[in-house]
Amino acid sequence: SDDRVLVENSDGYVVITLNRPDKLNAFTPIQNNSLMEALDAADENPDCRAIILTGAGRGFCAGQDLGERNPAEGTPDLGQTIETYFNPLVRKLRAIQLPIICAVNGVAAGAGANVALACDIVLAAKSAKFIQAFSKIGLVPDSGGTWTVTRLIGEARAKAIMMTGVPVTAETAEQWGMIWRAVDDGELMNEAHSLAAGMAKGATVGLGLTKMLVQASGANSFDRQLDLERDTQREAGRTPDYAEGVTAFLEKRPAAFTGR
Ligand code: T3D
Repeated sequence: SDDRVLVENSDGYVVITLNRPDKLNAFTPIQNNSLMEALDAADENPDCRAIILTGAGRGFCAGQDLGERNPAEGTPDLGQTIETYFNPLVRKLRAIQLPIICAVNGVAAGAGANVALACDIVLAAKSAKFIQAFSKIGLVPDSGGTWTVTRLIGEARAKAIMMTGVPVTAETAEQWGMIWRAVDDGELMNEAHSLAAGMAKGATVGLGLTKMLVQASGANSFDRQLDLERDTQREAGRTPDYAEGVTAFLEKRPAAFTGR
């Protein structure tokens, strides 16, 4: 990784910070690759049991860096840039079997909004806004937004925010169920750390499997999902953390999960 994306190891979890604050952390290919490398490293680190994603400065991420898109110099094939940079990133966020907490510290626009909303638990500072900015420049929402956001808030609200580009405040996002919680600006990182620390002491295999089950539900019938829960519960029931969880309950003490 490099200084465009900062990585800090905490106790059992990793904090990944987008770090081009003067450009509101807008995505360049290098920053996107650095973020993907940081996510892979966290995923492969056996001591990492949760991830926080946040941004440096007053913004979370303003989406694609438009400074790199000068129509006068010719437009690249945007399908290709989506396939190379944005689709792999949001696929990775969903594929990693660890809780990914997004701490949206400020404005999240375009792909920046949809990358945030692709994370598992989204906290946002009350001053933060989510902007489906694409319509303002003649594009369509990407980074999974038409799928993720539609499922989170329904077609009526999804179409309206995507077609108008109106900023959605953190508190409205919470009311709509688009994010988990809007928190006071000064509390955002404390809240994110306390969530991540809790996750990092949790039954990591079970949490990862829970993420996969919820994500699979969109494509499954109810019956198929019940079968999947059965098979997944069989797997969870074989983990040392399940044995520890039940033993601790019966012994009336807190569980000491190892993440296995
Ligand atoms: O191209 C492809 O590969 C296709 C994929 C597309 C994915 C996408 O994400 S498309 C959507 C791209 N993003 C946008 O359209 C959002 C553009 N930004 C804004 O609308 C505003 O900046 C915000 C609403 C996000 C924030 O407004 P405000 O007033 O708080 O800040 P600002 O003054 O506009 O921005 C501060 C600086 O960041 C400024 O730089 P300067 O003038 O001080 O040197 C601004 O130009 C820069 N900045 C903000 N967003 C971007 C950006 N620079 C490059 N790209 C950006 N996206």
